[in-house]
Amino acid sequence: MKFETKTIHAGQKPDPSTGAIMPPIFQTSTYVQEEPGKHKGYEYSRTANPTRTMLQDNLAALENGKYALAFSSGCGAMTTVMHLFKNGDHIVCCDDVYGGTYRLFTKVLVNNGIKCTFTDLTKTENLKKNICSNTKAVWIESPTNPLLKLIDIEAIASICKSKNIICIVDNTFMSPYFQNPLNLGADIVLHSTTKYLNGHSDVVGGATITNNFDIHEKLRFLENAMGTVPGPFDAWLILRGIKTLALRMKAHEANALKIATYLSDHPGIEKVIYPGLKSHPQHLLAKKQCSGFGGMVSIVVKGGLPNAKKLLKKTHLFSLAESLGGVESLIEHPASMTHAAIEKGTREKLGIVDGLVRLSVGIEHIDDLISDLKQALE
Ligand code: P1T
Repeated sequence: MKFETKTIHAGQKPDPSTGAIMPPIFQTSTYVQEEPGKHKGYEYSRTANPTRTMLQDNLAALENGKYALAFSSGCGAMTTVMHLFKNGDHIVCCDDVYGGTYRLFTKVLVNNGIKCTFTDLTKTENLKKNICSNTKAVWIESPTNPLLKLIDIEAIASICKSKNIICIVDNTFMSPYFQNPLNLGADIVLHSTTKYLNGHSDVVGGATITNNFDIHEKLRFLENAMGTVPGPFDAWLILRGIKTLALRMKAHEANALKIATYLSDHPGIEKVIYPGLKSHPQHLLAKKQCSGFGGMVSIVVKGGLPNAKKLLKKTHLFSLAESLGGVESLIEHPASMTHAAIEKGTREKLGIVDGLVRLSVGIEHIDDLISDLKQALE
């Protein structure tokens, strides 16, 4: 099946009892058993739920993976994955990641004795330099949030394989439409399904996909044990959103490229970061490992914080809000919003400066989006 067909059909069949074309929302906590242990595959909805199963089967198909799990949020998925590791283990993580990921590693997991080294993994040799005898996993985002740096997934995964380290890729920004890390050798793909997969800013969710049965079974055990599960209605909303993923991603990308090009020539903008621009330092890598460049654009506004604030205040169609990947355009200020959990010094060293503004480009008409930015930058 081609990608577009999978988004609509994978994991789902018309309901056998009624013929309903849409998957039912199995809004139930428990299931009747004929005798203890004799049931139709479902006992209790923390362990498994049919609507969630359909979403999981769909997600596995989209990422070309064998096994998927849906979670209560992207952070729920991350927390569960990180419970694969124990006191004394070491993780290497790319230095530019979602602020919540940084917070989980530096403020929560550290209390469980898990150490994390953050390093610039756009340079693959930095991974080799930071692997220790207790390194158990590498965590990457590509493109990273919010600086849209590209990391060579195939190269990182190959080092991981040679050292028996688990390679985890957060694929939230590209979505499975533009990038499939398992095909590049990753062991676990993670998503905040809150974003492009759902696409309508009306649910919070997460997912993991893997081809490794052992890892999947461990994660399934942990999810049930820790209760990081989504409700059936949330699972259904994500399944519904996914049906238009291919159409939406094409539209996000077309608009993002036009906006990045427009802003590149704007006198009020110091720098535009978009993997689809030839000026992006890893444009060629983006072309190699992704089938598109996504819908996220980051910019540095000339004049720093005061002018960034002015822009954030003056847009009308770009709403000032955290999150991304919905049909509507959003604008945000990483330093004070999504990445506020990172200490100022570290943030600035990375390039998350006060003038940095992140755009999640929606699928509205491009003329309206450009007019909105134009008037806001006047
Ligand atoms: O918000 P949640 O569903 O828990 O997902 C966390 C998460 C994980 N990975 C990436 C790459 C993310 O961007 C996020 C959440 N990010 C935002 C809310 C944001 O505005 O960047």
